[in-house]
Amino acid sequence: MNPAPQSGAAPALRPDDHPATTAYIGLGANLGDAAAALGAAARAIHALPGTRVLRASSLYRSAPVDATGPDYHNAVVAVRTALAPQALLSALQAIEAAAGRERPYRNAPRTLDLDILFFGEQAIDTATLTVPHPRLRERAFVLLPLAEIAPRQVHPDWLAAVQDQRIEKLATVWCEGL
Ligand code: A4P
Ligand code: MG
Repeated sequence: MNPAPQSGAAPALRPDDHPATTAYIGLGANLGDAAAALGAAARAIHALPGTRVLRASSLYRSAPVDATGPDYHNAVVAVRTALAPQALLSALQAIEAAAGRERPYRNAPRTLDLDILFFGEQAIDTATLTVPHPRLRERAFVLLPLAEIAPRQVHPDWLAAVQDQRIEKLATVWCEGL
């Protein structure tokens, strides 16, 4: 039996809500203990209704792109989810809020950012959700971790185009417990 939906939480899932889909989520943070925030976020995603993390990339440190502030920590996870795209977005925004995410201005430093990169094969363009993520091809901090866990999602030309962006793969274990 499903628990009753709670205000602000992801809606409870009914088995026939949505067919399960493989989606890719980009994680980023450059305030506070970013590695810990990304690990906590991955575990929170794994605990969402009808959702499991299938694979997680390494942790990367990257220079801010189109932004200022400290270096970012970034990673990408593959999930299998029965949530619909908008429900997944709402759930990710709740996880961001729980991590203390504030939005003082565009591309401001953040405690946690969760972006839907791909949602199956779907192309979505609504006021609140654009998938595939419109800037993913321009960003090494998305493409390198994505290529690690889903090489077929990343064209070699895209990687070549971002090779000047500073990014480093870290040995840090960041999402133990999944
Ligand atoms: N939204 C639309 N499509 C999506 C999607 N596919 N996934 C809407 C998630 N959200 C999506 O997002 C603003 C609005 O985008 C949301 O309300 C949602 O309805 P936000 O998280 O409030 O703000 P944001 O993340 O600053 O915006 P955006 O446009 O996602 O920023 P970017 O382009 O992702 O850039 N440099 C490094 N090295 N590493 C980073 O992680 N991140 C950014 C953010 C800039 N530079 C960076 C990094
Ligand atoms: Mg975002």
